[in-house]
Amino acid sequence: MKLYMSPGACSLSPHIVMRELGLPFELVAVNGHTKITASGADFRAINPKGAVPALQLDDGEVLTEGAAIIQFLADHYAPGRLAPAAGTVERARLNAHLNFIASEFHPAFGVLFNPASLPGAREAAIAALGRKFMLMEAALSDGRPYLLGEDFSLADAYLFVMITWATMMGLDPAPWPRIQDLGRRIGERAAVKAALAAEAEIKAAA
Ligand SMILES: N[C@@H](CCC(=O)N[C@@H](CS)C(=O)NCC(=O)O)C(=O)O
Repeated sequence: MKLYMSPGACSLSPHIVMRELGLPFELVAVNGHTKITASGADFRAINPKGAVPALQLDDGEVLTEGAAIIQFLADHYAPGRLAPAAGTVERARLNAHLNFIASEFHPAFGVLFNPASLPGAREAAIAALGRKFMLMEAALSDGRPYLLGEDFSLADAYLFVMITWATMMGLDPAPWPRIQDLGRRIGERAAVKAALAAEAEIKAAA
């Protein structure tokens, strides 16, 4: 299968998940501005929304939306490994984290990524992001190593992207020590190191 991605973008989350699960895959880099892939193809013909990630299965089927893609990967290829079983309270907790990140956390970074954003809007976005990180900090307040408890899950893979963006944007992480620890813990995983190295290589070659 092929993962359409851009280095450092939210497509890092399915990239990490595929490596965590040891799945065979090909990375296809997409230029976020031109929507042209590394091989010169029009990415919009693959995903009309023009956004990474998109996952193309070996039969040609294309899946979009990061949270949906990572749930498919876990449920289809390794049931019970990175996502609790459907219909359980634990799965509802995972879904709550994924939905929160996708619908509230992830879009809140948009203002910071937009060079045209005015200083006031940037300040408001930084404050809003701080509140979201504090909510995640609270979710770790019982000392659990990962968002769902003892084990790394899809929620951690997606939150890790938010943590890397916070670092990239120079947000002050001091109020979120547990999130900082979580970021370090996730960053030490072999699959995550490999994903970051592969994305750095693609970025350097672009
Ligand atoms: N709703 C989508 C949003 C994906 C998204 O925002 N992707 C960004 C990169 S992190 C992107 O490709 N933006 C370019 C665009 O939307 O034109 C998802 O959750 O997968």
